[in-house]
Amino acid sequence: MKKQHFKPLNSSLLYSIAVACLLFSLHDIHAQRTKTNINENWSYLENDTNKLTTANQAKNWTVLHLPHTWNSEDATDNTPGYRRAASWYKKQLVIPKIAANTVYQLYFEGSNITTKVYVNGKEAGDHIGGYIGFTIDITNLIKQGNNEVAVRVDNSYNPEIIPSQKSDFTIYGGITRDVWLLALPKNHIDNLKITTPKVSNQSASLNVVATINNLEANKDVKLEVSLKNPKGKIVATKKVVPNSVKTTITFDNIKNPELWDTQKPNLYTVTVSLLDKNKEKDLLTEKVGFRWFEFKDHGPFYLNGKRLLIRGTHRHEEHAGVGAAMTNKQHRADMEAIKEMGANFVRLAHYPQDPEIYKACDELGLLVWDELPWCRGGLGNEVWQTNSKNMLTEMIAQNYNHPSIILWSLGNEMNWLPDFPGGDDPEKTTAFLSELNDLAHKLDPTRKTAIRKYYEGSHVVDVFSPSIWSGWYSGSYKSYQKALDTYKKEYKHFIHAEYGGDSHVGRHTEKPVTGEGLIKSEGWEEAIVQTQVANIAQIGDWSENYIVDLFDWHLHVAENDPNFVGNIQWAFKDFATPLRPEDDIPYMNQKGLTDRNGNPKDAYYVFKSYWSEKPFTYIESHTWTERQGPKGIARNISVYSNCNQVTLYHNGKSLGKKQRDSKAFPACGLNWDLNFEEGKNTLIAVGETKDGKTVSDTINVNYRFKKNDTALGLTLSSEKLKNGNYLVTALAVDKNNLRCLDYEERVYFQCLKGGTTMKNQGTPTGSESIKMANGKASIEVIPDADGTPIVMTVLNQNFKGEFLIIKQ
Ligand code: GCB
Repeated sequence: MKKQHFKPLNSSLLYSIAVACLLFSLHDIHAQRTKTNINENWSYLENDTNKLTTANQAKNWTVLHLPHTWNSEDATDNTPGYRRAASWYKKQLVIPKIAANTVYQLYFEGSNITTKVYVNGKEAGDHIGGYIGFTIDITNLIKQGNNEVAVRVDNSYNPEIIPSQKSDFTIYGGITRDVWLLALPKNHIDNLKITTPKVSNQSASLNVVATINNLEANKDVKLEVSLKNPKGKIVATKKVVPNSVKTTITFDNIKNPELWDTQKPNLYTVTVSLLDKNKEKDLLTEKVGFRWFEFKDHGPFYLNGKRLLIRGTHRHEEHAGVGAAMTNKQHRADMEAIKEMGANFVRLAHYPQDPEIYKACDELGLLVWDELPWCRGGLGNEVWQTNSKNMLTEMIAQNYNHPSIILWSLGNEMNWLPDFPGGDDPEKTTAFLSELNDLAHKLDPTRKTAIRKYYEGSHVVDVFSPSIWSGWYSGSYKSYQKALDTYKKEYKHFIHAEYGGDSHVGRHTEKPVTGEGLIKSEGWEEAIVQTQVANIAQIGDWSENYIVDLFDWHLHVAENDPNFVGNIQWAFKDFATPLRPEDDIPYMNQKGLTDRNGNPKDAYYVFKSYWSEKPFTYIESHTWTERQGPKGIARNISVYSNCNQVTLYHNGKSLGKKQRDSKAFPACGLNWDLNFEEGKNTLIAVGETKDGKTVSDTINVNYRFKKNDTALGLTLSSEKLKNGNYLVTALAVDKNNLRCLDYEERVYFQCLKGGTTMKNQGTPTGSESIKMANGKASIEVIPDADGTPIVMTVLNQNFKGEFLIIKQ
């Protein structure tokens, strides 16, 4: 929420920091609105003080560019916790001339978690809540020439602001998204709210509500609205006299609209101009998509009158090395990778995300579940309630026009682990949820509301996801169909959000632990106290093979169920969390289909094989190239592919052509038994495409008949990478120097001299502390520029240290 207040600070501002100038001319401002990115060259001070004067006196300001978080590394280093405090940012704005009749604003796309903005030493406004954009009016505080913007951002522990600290993700602090300077004509279009009340294949209607600031209504002032089709041709225009702050313009009969859907995300453009005596005073454009959707009672989901199986995944906003402070290019890359896998839906977990994400979803054709960050923590006090309602209002207001959004989620696991005494009282929680639900419907009657896992609230919202973690937090994945059948009956509008499990890149096993005989196979609800039940999360091997099977099973069930709305896999990319210090990569939730750098794990290809159209074959697995087993024992090899027919070759010999059948498990029947030869084995999978072409995948597997003994030590080796860094690899070996494929203990890397490890990345080659995968672990090392030999070591509790000198 935004508060404007102007309290003078009786201090003089002295800065001796490097600053950049932002220049824009009077002419530009006067003619039209301008929106200037001001990400570059901010000064930064890591100091908790709440006094600008104290901050100004500090000597240790540094220079950086936004977006920025101070938790980019400490969220994933090996020490508990991450910095939860305040920091200061400062920026010099040079405004050569203040234009008359112009409103100046700063627009923050998101700053976590509370923000206070000062301009020229005076408070300009503040904002409570991260993940949501806000503007601060600075018109009355700026002067011609040099201006200074100072921003205090705080991610301290604060139970009065959602999300709860008990959420399974890092609450990154900082100005994590872009910042802009807006110069608007005093009389300007503040925003456009666009709805499409009626849409069919034959015709559509369009409603544009324009809010105008400082409107001086008279007959010379007009609003002109035009609609362009996806090819850029104007298909409708209207000119009206605005007679109040909000003016509604309606187009009733747009013939044969080119619909927005997940295959062809057609976007129209709405342009609204504010004219005074036919002179353009302001102009705003928005994209619009014509589409309609329906969740049938107990039945599937329909988009534009056709059944669409929801094929979804989850996105957390973060990436290796930068945390939440991702560039737009990185944001876009995430969404493109999700689309390329064949998904048609994304749940933005567990908070609203960067504007670039919604833009990408509109353009790429990804349906969106947008979520208020009410994640865990129960019901809070009055301040908490006001904050949460404001955040919902802001989220809906700013994302309203995106055709990709179909669901406003009001929260996730809300009454679990309350932050306030009695905060898990179901009656009170449900009453508050109902308030939020009414508010969401009032603000946006065109979309549906949703929540996940808070069962008492299942009847409040339009669409509900219970918790089904078959094969991970509870039961066997083989009970998935039963879970679906139960909930399809029980909930009128049932969708399944969150399924999956952790997997450690490169960990493979001939017989994944499925828990058969050990766990209660029929359960599927995530147990509240996870330590009291035997589940795969606890007893499993966290291998890639197990997760491949789990997803393969879920998908072959989902794809063959004609009444199922669809499911949303958890989660697309590994992400940081303070709650998992002991994971194979510390502080990482490793349920991603890719690692934290976006490199696909095997499971990614399982999804691709069910969902994507561009032909491919993938042999399981490219990270399983050292294997062992007794002579004469056949191994089953799966090929994940979307081709109808695939042939597998072993050392040049065909093992036969197989037909893909989505009802068959595993790999839709594309699996072959083969007897590995000792030593090198070349496997080639050739898939036939619909147009008679072929696609193929090749791996080389080194197979041995001899089983390794127990590990007796570690070895170290290195290889130079294309980027000039070194990949240093540790192997656990037995007395015969055989790699111990069953060794899974943690090892610790250190670079003693000559370089720096790529640590704190939360990736398989970017953590100094990491568990071995089949007796192997690696870390990337950046060599010092002066060419000093690199000295590396690896050790753990049992092995006292192995050293390696890399001469550059
Ligand atoms: C859940 C939560 C999500 C967690 C996930 C997990 O049910 O909604 O925030 O990260 O499980 O990985 O355990």
